[in-house]
Amino acid sequence: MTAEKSQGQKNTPRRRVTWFLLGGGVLIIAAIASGLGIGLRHDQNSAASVSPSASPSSSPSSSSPSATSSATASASASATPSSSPRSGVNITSAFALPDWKLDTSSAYRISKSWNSSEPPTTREFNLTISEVVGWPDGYNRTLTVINGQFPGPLIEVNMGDRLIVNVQNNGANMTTIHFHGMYQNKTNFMDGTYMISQCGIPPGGSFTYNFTVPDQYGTYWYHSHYRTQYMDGVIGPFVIHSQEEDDLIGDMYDYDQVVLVSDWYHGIAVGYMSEYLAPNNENAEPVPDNGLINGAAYFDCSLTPDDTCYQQDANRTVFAFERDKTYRLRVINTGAFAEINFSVDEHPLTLVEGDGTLIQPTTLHKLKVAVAQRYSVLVTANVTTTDTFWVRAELDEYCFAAENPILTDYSINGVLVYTNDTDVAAYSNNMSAETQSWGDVAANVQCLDLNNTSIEPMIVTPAAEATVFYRIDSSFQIWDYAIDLAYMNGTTWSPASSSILYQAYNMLAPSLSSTVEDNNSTQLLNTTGPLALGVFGGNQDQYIVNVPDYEVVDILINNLDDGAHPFHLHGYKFWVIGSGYGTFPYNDYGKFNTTNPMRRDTVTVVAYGWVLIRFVADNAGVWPLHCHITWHLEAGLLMQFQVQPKKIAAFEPPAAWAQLCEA
Ligand SMILES: [Cu+2]
Repeated sequence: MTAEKSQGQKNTPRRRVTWFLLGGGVLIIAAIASGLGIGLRHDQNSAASVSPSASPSSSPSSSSPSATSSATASASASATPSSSPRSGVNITSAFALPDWKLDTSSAYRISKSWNSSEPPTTREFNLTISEVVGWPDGYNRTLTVINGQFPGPLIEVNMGDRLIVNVQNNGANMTTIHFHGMYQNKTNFMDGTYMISQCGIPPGGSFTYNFTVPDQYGTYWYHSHYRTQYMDGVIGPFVIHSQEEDDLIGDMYDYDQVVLVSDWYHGIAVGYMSEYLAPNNENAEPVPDNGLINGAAYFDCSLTPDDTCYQQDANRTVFAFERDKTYRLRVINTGAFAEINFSVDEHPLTLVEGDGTLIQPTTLHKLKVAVAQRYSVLVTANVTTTDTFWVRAELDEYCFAAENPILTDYSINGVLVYTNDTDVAAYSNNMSAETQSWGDVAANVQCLDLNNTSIEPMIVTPAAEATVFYRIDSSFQIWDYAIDLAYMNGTTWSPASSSILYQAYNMLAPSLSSTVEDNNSTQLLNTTGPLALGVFGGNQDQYIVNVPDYEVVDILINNLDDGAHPFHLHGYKFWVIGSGYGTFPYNDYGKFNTTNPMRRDTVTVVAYGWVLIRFVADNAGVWPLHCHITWHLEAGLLMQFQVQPKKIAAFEPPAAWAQLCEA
């Protein structure tokens, strides 16, 4: 199914034209390069004069090639390999990276000399969105990228800092940028959700995100929140440092490294939607064609009849580790659908962080990471039998509704090599390992989270007593003659014609007393209580539950579907109070262990199961609760909480924010 779709997409005019131009270039270069005994694309890159160790310049963007910070020297250090050397290891690329490829071996290495205790400062980054042709696994396709490169640049700040992120949209579609997991207290309008917290940034337009991170730290990520766009490449890691975190776990590791894992599709994401939502499709999501580790992976080009796949470009990511040192790997699932089991052959993982919550160290062999979740694990390079190991991102095929004939190996592999002084390529198409996957863990037998009850936050925080309880039933409804959609309490989301927050703000801000009677959206102010249906302006596409005052909110999500759903709540971390299969045990409500439950921002509700989460509604704004599987979100699996609307009236959004909706 997916292979056919890829072929179908190949025939769209843009792809054909793009490929014709690229193919012609490759042929000419091939003629020049023949006899040199080196790969086609390598030579193409040499011709483009791309230095492997420097930050490559990005062709489509006039701004800086990677995230740039004007704040401090340490802020820009992460983008400059030479300023954060890994002692004893000299990493060079055996071949030049293509322009569009971010060299994650340097760009995703976090300096241990980062100063987390310096006074709060302002850090400014430029993100330019554009489209390029790239080949993360050797298969050429159009990517939507940041600063001309994929994956997106690492953004690092300290807790307490102010972030200024200038987004310039040079792409063909709308965009918005969401910083996943940020509380955005008093800055709900900077949350970056298309037609919820803001209107889209149009092609050719720009918008500046400006917010602070006063009270959270750890591993996060940022991504486009416009429709399916992040699947095409608009993603990047976001790390918040803090003195508290350094004090608690900083001594446990020597090096710090971001590891993005994801599924991967060979076609542009939106191209799959019509077939996915077609009548009678039984919620059969498009099955990925591959997966990626830090934006690269192997793919067997002989599996596809398409002539847009180059075997020598199917490169695996290589991690060079210094023997006997301990590495913090910040594993982030930036994918769209597949749950991923992350592991390193013969190396136990010590879990220390999840979704920005520090965890009492616990050892495991395979780490289950649902879409949008993050975990930090410590890995010590102390195996003596060999020096080369597979790093695995195993796609959990249990979650797939079908097979994809070109996805022949669910284990997406990178290579971990112990080295002290050898030149090691950041990416390799011929480096491999002999090691075996951990055999004691049946990785792919269920789509569910790492057991939240086995995770104990390091900083004990008992859950508050709940004051309100909402039951949310999530389901898919399959029709013979209408498109299949996803429902939350009988409503299915699609983007409103204007930003919900913009509408709420305009309604509330001028005069609170005059708005209640005069408009068709009084539900925003008036709906209260469990199961209140706040249908915005009579529009069934917008299911908004109003939480008028400070409350401690319990949300029971019942999953009536045969698929698992990683639900994400914006603006908060919640306690995971309980979860299970079947129907919720109402008789046990009030008996759950609330002494120190896991706190996170994304949790999976299993097929035909339930999850009970609790959050303190102290953060005013309109906050979506949605499944992070892009297919399901686009099918409508999203609802919104409007918290403390009277405080929304006191927001001070910039004029540019309103202008996006008034264009
Ligand atoms: Cu879902």
